[in-house]
This record gives sequence, structure tokens and C-alpha cells, in this order.
Amino acid sequence: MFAPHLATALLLIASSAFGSRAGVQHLLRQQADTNSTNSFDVASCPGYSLDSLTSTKNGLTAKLNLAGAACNAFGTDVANLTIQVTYESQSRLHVNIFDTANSQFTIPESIVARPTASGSSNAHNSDLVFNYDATPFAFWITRRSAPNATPLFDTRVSSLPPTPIAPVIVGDNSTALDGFPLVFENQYLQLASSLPLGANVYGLGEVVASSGIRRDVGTDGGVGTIQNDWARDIADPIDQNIYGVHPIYMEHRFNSTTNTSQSHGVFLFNAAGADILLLTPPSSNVSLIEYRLLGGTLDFYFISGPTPQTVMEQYAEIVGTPTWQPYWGFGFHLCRWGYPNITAVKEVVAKMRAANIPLETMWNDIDLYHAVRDFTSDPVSFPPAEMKAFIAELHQNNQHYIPIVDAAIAKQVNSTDIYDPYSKGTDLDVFIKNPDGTEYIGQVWPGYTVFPDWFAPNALAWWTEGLKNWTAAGINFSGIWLDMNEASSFCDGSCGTGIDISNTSTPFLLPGVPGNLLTNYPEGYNLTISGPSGNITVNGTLTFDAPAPATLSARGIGAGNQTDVELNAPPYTIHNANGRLSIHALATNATHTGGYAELDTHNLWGLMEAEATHKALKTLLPGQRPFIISRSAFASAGKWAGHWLGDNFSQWKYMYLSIQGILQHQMFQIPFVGADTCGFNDNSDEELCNRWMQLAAFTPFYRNHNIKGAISQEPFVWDSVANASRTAIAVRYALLPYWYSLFANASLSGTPPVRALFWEFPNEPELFAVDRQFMVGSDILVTPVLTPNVSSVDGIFPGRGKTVWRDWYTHDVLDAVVGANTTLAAPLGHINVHVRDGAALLLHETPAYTVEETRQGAFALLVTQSADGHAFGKTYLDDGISDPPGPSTTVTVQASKSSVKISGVGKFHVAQKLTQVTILGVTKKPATVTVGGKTVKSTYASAQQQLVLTGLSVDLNANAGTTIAWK
Ligand code: MIG
Repeated sequence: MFAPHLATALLLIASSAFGSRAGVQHLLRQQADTNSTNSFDVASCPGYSLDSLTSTKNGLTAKLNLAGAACNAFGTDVANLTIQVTYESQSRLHVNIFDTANSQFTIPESIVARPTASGSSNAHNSDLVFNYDATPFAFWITRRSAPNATPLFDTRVSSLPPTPIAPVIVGDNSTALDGFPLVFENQYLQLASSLPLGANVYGLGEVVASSGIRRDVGTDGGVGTIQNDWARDIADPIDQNIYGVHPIYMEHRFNSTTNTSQSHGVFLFNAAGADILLLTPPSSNVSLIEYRLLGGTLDFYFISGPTPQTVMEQYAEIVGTPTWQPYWGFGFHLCRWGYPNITAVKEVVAKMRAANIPLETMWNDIDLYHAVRDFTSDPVSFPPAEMKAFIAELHQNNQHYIPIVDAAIAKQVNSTDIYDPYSKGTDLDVFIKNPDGTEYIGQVWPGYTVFPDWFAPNALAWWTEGLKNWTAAGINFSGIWLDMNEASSFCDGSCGTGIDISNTSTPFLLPGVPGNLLTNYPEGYNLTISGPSGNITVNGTLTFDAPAPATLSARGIGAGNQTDVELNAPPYTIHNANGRLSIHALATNATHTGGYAELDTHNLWGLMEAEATHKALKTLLPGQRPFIISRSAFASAGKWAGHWLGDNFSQWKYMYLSIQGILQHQMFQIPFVGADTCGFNDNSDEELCNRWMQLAAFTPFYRNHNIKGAISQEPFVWDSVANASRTAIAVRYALLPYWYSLFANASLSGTPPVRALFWEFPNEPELFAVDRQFMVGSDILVTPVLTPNVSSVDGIFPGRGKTVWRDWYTHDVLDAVVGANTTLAAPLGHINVHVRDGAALLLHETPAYTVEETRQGAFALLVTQSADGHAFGKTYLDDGISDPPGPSTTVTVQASKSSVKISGVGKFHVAQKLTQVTILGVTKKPATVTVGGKTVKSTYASAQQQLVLTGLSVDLNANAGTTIAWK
């Protein structure tokens, strides 16, 4: 989002999601304060007691009865609960506490399918053990291997001292954490568990956390984190709720006595608006996690790890592994908001070519649209016939085209206005309604709009047809970009109901127009010296080195039979930084097919849209992997789509913060993720864009995107950026087989492609908070420059001196400081990349202009031997597009002291030969080198202990293998 310039004061509060500015914050506070009347002392809530326990084949079931007088803190206490404990697999324990009457909303199986249990796990053989006290009821989870160690999760916390919540951005009714009993009410659920003091907690989100990747659990009497779960359209504020919701965390425990570590995970299967707090009560020897939920059930999955990566793989067993990406998806993507017409877009494509900067996919934002309506193109500025020809030409050049799709559908303004997606959708009854059954009418870019109801039986067919007609009308896309799907609406409630809706102007100015000019530049940019161009080269020298919503307060039939629920203003105020839940979003009383209330399903909208779009693309591009990037997401969204980190800023700080966002989404099983490279909001500059184009080349989704009205930031704009981009893209394209294999592992097993350093080196506590560097797989370590005006960078090199790190470009061994930072040279245009010893990376020998052309070229192999000669690597190869994936061939490379064996297994025909092999760690110049028994020529460089073989023709298809040997 961008800075607001609102037409009227009245709209200011309603449009508060635009407000990253102080004035708006102030108003927000006032507005929320007026709501804060419900403070309640939950300490007096009675808790539950357990009886009627029965053992089942895979666990137990019991009753939980309210243990005293109802406290009705923020709703009505539910007197009778059921607890079901299921040992679902060796590593997974499911603890589900629900209302026995089954009235609470639960996520329908059709939206997030439950994992299946192994059937053979039980209380005696699982890694995890469920323990409980009957009265007051509390439970704790231990590891079978360490029954006396601090439990992984422990709800025996009701007597911990009260903890004040420090002032938060919105006034609210929860300023005191005055007790931690189990509370289960129709509109408020609370459960807390102790954590080791200062625990290492990762995940929960989506968030841009000031603490970095390791979440802040607070210290003595302090609340470190309030993770709010309410999907929200807002420009990446720090420590607030943003676009997606992921109630999963991982905790990593290190034992300094044994120098070993174990990780486990906790997933709450609940989509309700929520606060998840991490805190440390005063004078206490534990920290805490507390869940405060507006609805649903207490449905927990515990996963035992015990390494960070196994936790992530076990999470994938619950929510599903990520969708397969097409090979071309790893190419460089270029986008901006504010291309005035197709001529400008074509010019950009041509300039990329002229500058020889690989462009894989050209994107268009809402500029493409006619009257800002989905599934259209503007007849004057983006004429359909010309678009069709333009896209055909891209395809001819092995390039791709992706347009944006907004969540909201324009409403026809009068009887002569014809807009098929609206009229068809109305006929097919696919739009969200008001509680009284009338159309819900919000407001987004095109003016007054309606919103798809993904629960409607015809929604998928209607959506597919919209996309199909768009293709037929010239927009022959290869993938889809889903925006605004929190879902965002600019006005408060069904604001178009009962009024003249012909005014299609939105209540604020677009970015870049007078009154809303973008004048900010990155930190350190000197506007006076350098002028507005963003260019840091001067004379050839670098200058550095509304109205209340309609009332109806019952959940409808299908969402449970509750009739006493306050849909518009739930009694407990979660820390949604917008204040009221309906602000800048659909109102919480908006009603879906089956009676589902937006209050219960809000956090699922983006996920459901992604699923529908995925299914539509499967129909429209049969046999191909759908390429979809979605802004909003919920647990399991990775099955359908990738994600970008939303509206960041052209600032150094945000380039740094992009790393934690990418790592977070590896945990969330949405590994195909990236940030708007060079920054979205405000103007970028040459230096920032230079560094960022290089950093992002090592992140999965690599796209430069810019806001309307900001100065241009395509990689050809500044010469130094063009150079830096060519360099980094060449490294990326060489590494594509590696990236692709990492993503194959992700789709097969949930293994994260991008990794925090400690995921690979879990016993080195100095790495537990590192998020200024990251790894690609287990073999590549990236140390980007994240600050302006420097020519060196500090980075830590894991392994405590036992791991050898070699420079990617020179192959020199790094003389790394053990367990602390090493300073590396990092002139502008250079990104530090290091390869770990023991690796064997199959590469594309000649990075070309497009991914397809790169793929057609030969392979090269880089082997980095450990001191004992060992190196190992596996590369997954297939056709890169088929869905479901077709035949594959896995190339395994295994090195020992004086040989490297290369062998393929599988049915995919690998047409390209391996022509060049580089082996590092060969301690002395060999007298003879053979490939498959035949002597070949080689070169040797003693400084890098490097043996290079060129001119080879090694077949990688399934065969007995080829051995390279030397002596
Ligand atoms: O409210 O389509 O996050 O990437 O350029 C702004 C215009 C709407 C928000 C997206 C951004 C996109 C912009 N959109």
C-alpha cells in the first residue's frame, strides 16, 4: 500500500490500513480506545476437569467438564468439551479439544484436508507422550526418550504471575495477562503453555518481526511478541499482522552440556482471528506461549523433529507439500505498477534484451485493465489484439507473461454497463452476501465491487471461465498473480448497499499523481547531490564508494448452530493493527454459502482463491504446472501457490527484512517466495537496486517490482545495476539444476530449499538468530551486503572451523574466523557466495538468455572434496513442466580420495551431456586422469587444489555410471 491522501476526514478511519504514518496511527488509537470497554479478569475462569477417560487403539478420549461457575469472560463458557488424543505417527501427536456439541466453526475438510494417521502408532511407541492432570485439567507433552526433561509443551501454568502487556499500537481490552487458565468459550478460547526461559521460537506469521527470525519471547515481566492472526492488506509494517496467517511454530532447544540440540513443532489447526503471545512472566523461570482465539477449537498437532528440517518435513505431512514449480518459474521476472501502455511494456522487454539482462517473464499490474476490472485489457492502452501478438512473441522467444488478478469483481454501475464476470457471477450465485441475503458490496480499485464466495458451488467453474475468456481475448498468460486477497475492501461494511454506485472513483489519490508524489529515497541516498534519478554516479564517479456495518449477529446454518455470537464486534479484541476486524477488509458479518461467516473464514479467503486458481489453470493449461503467486495465504497454501512478501519499501532495512520473510515461508511450506526486488514503495536508487538484484538472485521467486509513480528501477536503468544483474543471474542460471532439485525435494518431502544457517548447523548457538545470511540447500552460503556505502561485509561461517568454505567465483578456500564474523570484500556489483565442502553440484555450463536456452546447453559439475576426499550430490532432472511430474532421472555424484563417480537412475531422457568437471580439494597435481578408463587432458591449479577437465561428453542417463579417477 501507499501513503494515503484521503478525500474526506470521514474516510480516514475507514481506510486506516493505508496508515503507516503517525497521524493515522493516532486516529487508530483513539478509534480503538472507544471500543475498549470489555477488560476482564480471566484469572477467575474455572478451568476444566477430566473424566470418563477411555483408551482407544491410537490414543484416548475423555470428557472435560467446566470445573466451576462459568466466567463468561468474552462470550459464553462451553460446559462440555471432548478431548481426543491420537498418536498419528511416530513423530506426530494430535490433541484435539473441542466442544462436545460440535457447534464451533472448524476448518472444513474440503479446504484443508487432514493428514491420515499411520494406524500403528500408539501411546507406547510414539516419539511423543501425552501426560495430563485431571483437575484442574492440564496436559503436557514429553519426548519418550527423555521423560524427565522439560516438557515440549506444558499447560500447567495457571498459577504463573500476571504479566502486563506493554502498550500496543491499538488500545484494546486485553492489557492484562492476569492468569493463564484454560478458557473455552463460544467467542474466546485461551490456552497457554510454558516454554524454557528465553526459548528459541521460530515461525508464527506472517510477520515482519523486529526481532529477526528468532521471535522475541520477552524478558522478566515482558511480552515479547503479539502475533496477530488476521489477514490484512498493509504495506509490510513491523510487528503487526500482515497478509497471511500461519499458526505454526518451531522451537529449538540446545543443551550446552552435551552440545546437542533438538527441535519440535506445534501447529494449531484453527483459522480464527487470534493473538498468539510470547512472554515471560515477572520473576519467573519460564517463558510462555499463549493462544487467544476468537473461535474454533483447540486443535493441536505436535511434531517431534528432532532437527529443524525434520520439523518442517513433518509439518508438510500435516498441511501438504508445496506445489511443483515449472522450471521457467526460476527465471528472472520483471514487473511494475505504472506502465502506461503496451508500448512502454514492449520497450522494457526490448531494453532488457539490448542490455543482455535475462528476462524470463514480463508481468503486468492493474494498468492492464479496462476500468480497473479483472479479466479485461484496456482497449486503448493495452489493445487485446496487440497484447495477443506481444505475448505470442514472448512465447516464441521462450519467455512468458503473467498478469495480475484482483480479488474483487466490479459491480456493473447501471443497466447499460455490461461486465460479464459480474453478470455471469450473479446468475451463478457466486458472490458473498450480507446476512439478509443481499449482495455484499465493498469498494476496491474499480469502484463498488462484489467478492467471490469460494464456498459457492459454481465458484470454480465461473472463475475458470473468466480466466478462459481472458485468454481468448488475447491475454494468453503462463501464470497468475493474485493480489488483494485478504480480502481487501477500502470502505467499511457493505458500503454500496442501497446507494447510487455509479461513482467509480476511489476515496484517495493513486501514487505518483500531484498530491501523492513519491519523494522518498533509500536511507543514505543524497537527493541534493544526486538529484531525483536514483543514480549514485555523478560525473562518472560513484557518490559512495465510516458507518457501522449492518447488524445481524448470528452465525448462519452450516457454521455451527450458534445463535448468540456477536459477529460484528467479538467481545475479545484481538490485536488487529487496523482496530475493528471489518476495517479495510470484508465485514465480519459477510456471509458465505452454507452460512459461513466472514468472521470465521476471513483468514481462508486467499488460500481458497489460490486453490481455485490452481484448479482453473490445470483446466486451462492441461498437463502443466500452475504458476501462481498469491499475497494472502493460510496454512497449506503452498499446495497451490507461491507467495511474495507484499508491499515492502525501497529501503536497505527492507532488503534485510526480506531474508526473514523468505525463511519464514520455508517453515510455512510455501518455499517459492520472494520480495519485490529493489523495493516497492518509494523510489529506489542505484546502489540499493544493485545489491538487491544480486541478493534476490539467490531467493526462490526473483522479481523486480515497483509502485506506480516511483522512478524506474528495471535492471537496465543504471549501468552498474545492469552489470550486477547479469553477474548474479548468470550464477543463478548455472545453479538452476540445484535449485530445481531442492524444489523437487520440497514437493516430495517438504524439505526447505532455502535455509537459515542453524538448520544446517543446529548445534552452534551463535547461529540461532542469524538472518543476515542464508543458505541455498546445504551447500551454498550467501552473505549479501545489506547496508549502503560499504565495500565489505561481515558474515559468520558455520562449522566451527571444521567446514571448508570456498569462494564461488575464485574457488579459493576462505580463511574463516571460527564461531564469529569474518570480514569479506564486497565491492558494489559483487555478492559473496560460498560453497561448502563435500558438495557435488550439477550446473548448466552456459547460462543463456532464457531458462529454456540455458537448459538446452551442456552440464558442468562442481565437486568440492572434504579433507578425506568425500563429496556427494544428487540432481533431479525431468521435463520441468509436466503435472503430474513425468519421468525423472536422478544423477548421483559420489567422490572419494581420488575418484568421482557419476551415475544416473531413472527414465527421463537427459539429452545434454556433461562436458566440464571441476574438482576442488585435489591435494596434488595428478600424473594421469581418466574418464571411464580413458586418459584425458586436465589442468591443475595448486592454489585452489583445483582439477579441471573440459571437452568431456559424459552421458547422464541411467547407465552403469562414469568414473573419473586420478593418480
Ligand atoms: O493497493 O495492483 O501488493 O504489488 O502493485 C495496491 C497494484 C494494489 C498491491 C500489491 C502491489 C500492486 C498493487 N496492489
